[in-house]
Amino acid sequence: MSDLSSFPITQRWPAQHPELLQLYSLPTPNGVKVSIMLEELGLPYEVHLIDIGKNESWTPEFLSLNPNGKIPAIIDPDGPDGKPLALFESGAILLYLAEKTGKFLPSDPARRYQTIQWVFFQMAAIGPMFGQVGFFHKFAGREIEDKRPLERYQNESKRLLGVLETRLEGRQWIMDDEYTIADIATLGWVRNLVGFYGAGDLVDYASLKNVPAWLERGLARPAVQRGLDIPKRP
Ligand SMILES: N[C@@H](CCC(=O)N[C@@H](CS)C(=O)NCC(=O)O)C(=O)O
Repeated sequence: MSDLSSFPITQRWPAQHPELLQLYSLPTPNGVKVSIMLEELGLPYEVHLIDIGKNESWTPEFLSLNPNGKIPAIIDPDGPDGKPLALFESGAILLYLAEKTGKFLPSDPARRYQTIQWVFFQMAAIGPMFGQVGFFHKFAGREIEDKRPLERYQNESKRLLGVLETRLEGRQWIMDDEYTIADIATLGWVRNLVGFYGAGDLVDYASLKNVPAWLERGLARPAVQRGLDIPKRP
């Protein structure tokens, strides 16, 4: 029987099934990367809703798991050497799950690194830039009169979409015919930019061909649809 009682987060969010992987998340573009991955893998897991709107990710219990105060985070009771492993940062979690299961990460060394490269591209560029567009276009930053910050992130996001558009030319997925953690990392962000953030016009999404087709292919996957809604918001 797994014992996760040494993880303080379990005091506030108790594990009903400590033998299962524990996911602490909310269906945001970063959160859904992990729920989509777990759904794609068919791994059993227990999910805990962390309400970032109520600052729950800044509670001492959550910070004990992720000192950076952000979802998603996991505890895998069956980590390396059979010992529990706690992890934060969605890119690291995707890599860990891919290596643990041998899925969604090519085994060929060159293709493996290329996949990781595109995951880093999402983590370092797509996520932070699209997130800033969200802030300055949809959330509190809308009120700021000086539009230069919005323009800066808007232009950069448009440019990044262009990089993705070029990469997807003649390809089904970011890594050709292989659906990988690079797609899983990126789909939710593009969907959010043109959906929830309502920034499609700002980044001239209508002028793209490959990215919308790729997004549609991704959203047609049942595991993606399920993962986008896990955990259910209250
Ligand atoms: N680089 C991190 C970013 C995580 C992140 O920014 N999470 C957001 C939700 S999408 C969050 O928890 N925000 C809560 C807050 O900052 O208060 C990752 O990919 O895991």
